[in-house]
Amino acid sequence: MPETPEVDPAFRDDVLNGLAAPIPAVPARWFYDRRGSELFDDITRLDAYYPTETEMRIMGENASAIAEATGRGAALVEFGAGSATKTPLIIDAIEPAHYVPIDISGDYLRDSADKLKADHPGLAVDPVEADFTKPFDLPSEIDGFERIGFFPGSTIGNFVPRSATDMLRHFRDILGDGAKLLIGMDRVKEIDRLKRAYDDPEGVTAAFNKNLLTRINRELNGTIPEDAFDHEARWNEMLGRIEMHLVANRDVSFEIEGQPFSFAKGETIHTENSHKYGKRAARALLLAGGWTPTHEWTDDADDFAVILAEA
Ligand code: AVI
Repeated sequence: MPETPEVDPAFRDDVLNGLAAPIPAVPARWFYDRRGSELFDDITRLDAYYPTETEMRIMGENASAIAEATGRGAALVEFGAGSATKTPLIIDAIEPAHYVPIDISGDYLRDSADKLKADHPGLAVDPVEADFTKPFDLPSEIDGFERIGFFPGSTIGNFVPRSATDMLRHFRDILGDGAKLLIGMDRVKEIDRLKRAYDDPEGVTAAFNKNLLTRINRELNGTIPEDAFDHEARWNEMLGRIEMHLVANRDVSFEIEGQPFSFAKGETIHTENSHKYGKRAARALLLAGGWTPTHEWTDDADDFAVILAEA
């Protein structure tokens, strides 16, 4: 008998409830199965997807100013285990005594922790396997050390402002009074550039978006004809965000876990929001989340900002 993959009940609920909602939507966190994570890595290397390269350039060019502002020898707490490229860059710059990566995936966490330890022999690495959006305890090893939260990549943009504010407050609660937060935020810019970053000519972002359908079919016994949906990136001017959708290119019916669904041609599944923040809006968001911005570094074109804030 073929093995049936284990169903994640949270995935099942989010998909069944999300697709039955008046505006069908599935939370973006479900993009990241193994294939989705590989495709996201590919996205970060695309010419059209400027945020990763720009953020790294900002951090590289301003390494000593950042270290001066954060101080050295602190405990660096990264929300979401770091990418192979960004974390060493910031560790080399601010020379923390401890690095605390927090991630829901224990395997990923252990791999990246081992690699970092090998490359930085003097650094204490204390990984925490947890969902960083929920309450968790920091390791006692960092008691007495200054704390610097690190939340790069403009991941804050994937949360609607109300949730983003709640999350910033949660970071503040976890890190405590006197902590600092170094955060990457993508700026509002020309719509054509934004749309190209989320609908690249190579079709990698389209594959990333459509992989969600593959995952639903595989893990939730879905019968979605994947060719019935097209990737679309839209700019929502009122809400200041890029939205990713899967648009039905014909009338289509299918089942998921035995539950029937129908989409008329043109109807969409909303799969992601990526909010962009102007200078003032970025600072206002931080303030609403309980953080006072103290320093800001950007690139010449002001495409992206790395902001330091204090609790
Ligand atoms: C992870 N996050 C910050 C990315 C973004 O830009 O919103 C996810 C992404 N979606 C499509 N391309 C990249």
